[in-house]
Amino acid sequence: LTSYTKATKPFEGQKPGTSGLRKAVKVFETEHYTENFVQCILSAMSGSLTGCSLVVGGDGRYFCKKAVDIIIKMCAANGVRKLLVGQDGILSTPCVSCVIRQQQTAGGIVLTASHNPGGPDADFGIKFNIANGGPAPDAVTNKMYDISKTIVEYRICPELQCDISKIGTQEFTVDNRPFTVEVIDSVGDYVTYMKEIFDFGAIKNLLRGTNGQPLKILIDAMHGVTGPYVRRIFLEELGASLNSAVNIVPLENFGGHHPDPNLTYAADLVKAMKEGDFGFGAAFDGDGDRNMILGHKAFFVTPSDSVAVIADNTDYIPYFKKHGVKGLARSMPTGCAIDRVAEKKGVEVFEVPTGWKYFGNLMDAGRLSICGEESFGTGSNHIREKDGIWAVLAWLSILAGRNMSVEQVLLSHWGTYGRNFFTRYDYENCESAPCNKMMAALDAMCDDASLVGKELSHDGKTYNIAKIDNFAYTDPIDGSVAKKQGLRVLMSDGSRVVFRLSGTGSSGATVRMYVESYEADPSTFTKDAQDVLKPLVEIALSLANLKEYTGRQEPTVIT
Ligand code: VG1
Ligand code: CO
Repeated sequence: LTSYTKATKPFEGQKPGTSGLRKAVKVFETEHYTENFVQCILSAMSGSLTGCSLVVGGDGRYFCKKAVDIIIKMCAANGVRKLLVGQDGILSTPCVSCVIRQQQTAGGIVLTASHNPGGPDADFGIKFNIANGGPAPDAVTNKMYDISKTIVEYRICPELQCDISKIGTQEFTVDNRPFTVEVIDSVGDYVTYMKEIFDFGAIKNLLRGTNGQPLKILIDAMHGVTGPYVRRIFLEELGASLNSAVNIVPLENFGGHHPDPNLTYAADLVKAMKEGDFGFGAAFDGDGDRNMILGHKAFFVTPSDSVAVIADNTDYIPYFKKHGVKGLARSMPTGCAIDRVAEKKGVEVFEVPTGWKYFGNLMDAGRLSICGEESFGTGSNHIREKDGIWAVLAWLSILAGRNMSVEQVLLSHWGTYGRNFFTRYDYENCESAPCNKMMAALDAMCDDASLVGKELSHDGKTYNIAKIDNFAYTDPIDGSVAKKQGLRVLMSDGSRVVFRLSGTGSSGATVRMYVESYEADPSTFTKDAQDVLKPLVEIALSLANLKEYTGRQEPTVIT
C-alpha cells in the first residue's frame, strides 16, 4: 500500500479545551476537518511518532467508527508501527489509559465528547493522551493548536481497509514499512486490573448478603461505553442479578439523552432509587470516566464528599494497602472535604485547575494517590484518567468493609470531619459575549481593594469577603503555569464562591458557579445543601450580576 500527501487549509478553532477538541458532528464531517486535527496530533508527537504504538478507541457515539477508520489510515501513512484498537472502536476513557500504561504505548487517541449528547446532530470529540496514560498537558495541546493554524497538508493511506469488528492482529505493508493493527477485547485488560485493585470476593459477599442482608444495586450505564464493562464486572464477575444493570447497550445517540450522571440527566435512576428497593445506585457518563453514587432512597453523595470518603477508607482497598497513600488532590472548584482528610492523615493535598490533565505529573512523581473533581470525577494513580467503574468498586468495597449503608458512611464521615456543603449551578448554552463580559467584570474585582472586608448579607446570613482572585497554578513538578482558571471569592469563614466558563462545550458559553460552606455543628449535617447554601447563592448571583449578564433567571442544572 502507498500513502499520499493531501493538500488542506487550516480550520479556525481547533483548540483542545478542558478535555480534547469537542465540536458538533457536522463540524467533524466537514471535508478535511477530522484529518487536519488528527495530523496535528501526530505532528505534535514529532520525535516519538515514527515506529511508535498507539491505542485508539472511544465511547461508541455516532462518528466513532468513521474517525477510527481515518485514524488507522493516517497513522499508517505517518510511520506509526502499531495500533491497538478496541473492538468496534469501543474503549472507555479509563480503559484507554489502562491499555496505554500496560502496553507501554506512546499514547492514545480517545474518541468521545464525554457527557455531551451524541448522534448526527449532536457532538463528537477527539482527545490525545500521552505515554503516562493521561490527557495531554497544556504544552502538548498548545503545540497541536499551533500546528492547526498553519497546516497545509496531511498524510493518509486511503486504500488501507481494516476490519475492526473481530479481535485479532492484521498486518499491512505501507510504503514498504510494516504496519500492524491489533483489535483488542474492549474490556479484558481493564477487568483483570480491577480484580487486582479490589477484593472481588468481599464485594460478592456484600451483594449476596453473606454477612447480613443482600445489597441490591442498580447501575445505569446510560447507553454509554460502560455497558460492556458493567455486564462483565457486575453481572458476570460479581454475580449481581440481571435487574441490577440498566441501559447497558451502548447506543450511538445514547438513546437521545445527555449521558451525564447527575441528578438532572440521570433522573430515571434517581426515580428508581427513590422507590426504595435498592440500597446502592450508580450511573456513568458516555465515556465512563464520571460516576454518580446514590444510597438507599436516592441519598445523594456529592462528588466532593465521595472522593474524601474514599481517601478516608483506603484500608478496605487492597491496592492502597499495597502501594500506600502518598498524597491527595482535588480541582480548585471541588469542595474541600478531602483537604480535611489529608490533614488528619498527614499527607500532602494539592489544589489544581479543572481538568484531569493537571493530576498526572503529581502521580508520576509519586506524590498523589487519590483525587477528584466536583464534576462527578473520581480516581486514583492506578491509571491517569478519572474512572467511574473504579469509583463504584471503591464504594462497594467500603460498604463491605464497614458493614454500613451509604448514608451511614456519610454521617460517620461528617461526624469526624464536619460537612462541606457544596452546590454547583450551571447555565448552559448562553451567549458568549455577555458571559465574557461578566467574567471580565469579576476579574476586575480582584484589583479592587475596597471589596476586601466588605460585608454581604442575605436572609439573615452575613459573609465577609477575605479575598477575590483569579486562580493560577504552578505545577510543583515541572514548574508550568496555568493562569485565569476561575474567579474565586473567598469569605473570611472559609466559605467560597467560584465562577468559571466551561471548556467542554461545543458552542456558546456555559457558566458554572460553585458555592461551598463548611459547618462543624452536627445539627446541620442532615440539612438540604440547597437550603443551607441559599443565602450564599443569592449573594454570589448578585455580586456577579449573573442574571443580568446571562439573561437567565434559573440555572439549567443544579448539582
Ligand atoms: C468539565 C468539568 C471538569 C472535567 C471536564 C472533563 O469541564 O467541569 O471538571 O474535568 O468536564 O470531564 P468544564 O471545562 O466544562 O467545566 V469529561 O467526563 O468531559 O472527560
Ligand atoms: Co467523561
